[in-house]
Amino acid sequence: MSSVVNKAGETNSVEKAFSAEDIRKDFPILHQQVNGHPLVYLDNAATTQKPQAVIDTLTTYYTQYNSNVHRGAHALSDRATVAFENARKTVAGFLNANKVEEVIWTRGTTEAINLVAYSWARHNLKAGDQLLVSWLEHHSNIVPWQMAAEASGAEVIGMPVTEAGDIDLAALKELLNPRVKLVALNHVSNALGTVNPLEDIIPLVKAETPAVVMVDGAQALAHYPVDVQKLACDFYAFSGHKLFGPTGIGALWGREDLLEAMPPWQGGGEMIERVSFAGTTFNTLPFKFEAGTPDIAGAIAQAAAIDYLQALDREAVIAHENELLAYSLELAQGFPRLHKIGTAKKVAAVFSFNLDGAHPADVGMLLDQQGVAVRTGHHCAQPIMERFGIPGTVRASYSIYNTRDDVKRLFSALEKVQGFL
Ligand code: 7TS
Repeated sequence: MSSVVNKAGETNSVEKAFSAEDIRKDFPILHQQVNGHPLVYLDNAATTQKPQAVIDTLTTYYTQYNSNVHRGAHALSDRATVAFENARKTVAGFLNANKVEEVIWTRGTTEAINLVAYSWARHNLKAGDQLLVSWLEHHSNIVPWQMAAEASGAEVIGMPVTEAGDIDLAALKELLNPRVKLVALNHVSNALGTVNPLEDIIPLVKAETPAVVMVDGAQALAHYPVDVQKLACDFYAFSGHKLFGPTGIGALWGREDLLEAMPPWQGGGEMIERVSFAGTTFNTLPFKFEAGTPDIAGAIAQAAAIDYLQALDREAVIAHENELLAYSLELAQGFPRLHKIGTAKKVAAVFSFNLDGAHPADVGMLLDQQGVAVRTGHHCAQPIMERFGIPGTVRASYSIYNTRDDVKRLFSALEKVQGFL
């Protein structure tokens, strides 16, 4: 637990300075009854809720300056363009990108990874190359690589995971060789919450291979500050909706030299410099990868979401979420039928489990009837379910606005579930 020393010289825990109760007030959706009970929202890994500041930003955009960007023909368009490009700067600063042009707007993580798998992979891979993809991945960081491998004759190889749910570093070392051209892995696993030690893995990969490293950051940014330069990865993808922003927006950060060398992947407006039937030339970064009218409102509101998160004490956020996990483990001790799935060295705000003799979907339905929202199933991460020999899990995933009371509600609801089943 972190601590701070106040002016009187007393040491206080950061958790006292951080108030999830106060944060809850900023999220209107949380204050409702579901199935006759006050809502306990524990499905944050699927999508986070939105603070009023983000909702207001969307409303202001649509009520005051909705307009297309980069046309420069009138005042509203100028205002929208400035806000849209400022939002890109916010993302660049948030990730500590070297240059703002390294941030490409996408619809989310899935589209960001597909961009790399199409544009980078299809032009850099050849038969015999190897792609290492961890067993912990969401399908969106597996399937695009399988498609790229199919198109090029390269081979996708799974990076093994230990019984605890960590990437097996010894096994990974064995797999590293000069034929490995890409390593794809997440920062935080959505299914188990494992936090991958990128600061160890990336130097290891770089020392033994010429591979570029694609990091799926979908589950990391709402919990941990990320510095892409320090990580020394090559690509980092995220979804705005898991980061207190709207759906339909996200971004790819990529190293400038790699992005410069990559061809466009979708053709259309915005991404061109000049079009003629004699031949077309393409726009510069980042527009080269942004064909068509972007999600202008989404980008601007995403920046508002990042500003909201940045205004919080990030260390206190981590301490708070760790506390919720520790409390979950403590309460789980009273449930002999409950098995936590994944006991990795470092786990983010995910509590994935099964109850002996109960199907995860039934548990989820009975929790929902008591106002507790969790996700059940394979979480679009079937390989890791296969690794553990289970069809799925019940997953409670926590965020800044969850409280100890929410965790208590989850476990008292689980007690009833056990009684039913
Ligand atoms: N990568 C990870 C690690 C994810 O958790 C998700 C979504 C994605 C990629 C895809 O993100 P999208 O915004 O492009 O769809 N994960 C989940 C989940 O765990 N439950 O619902 C969606």
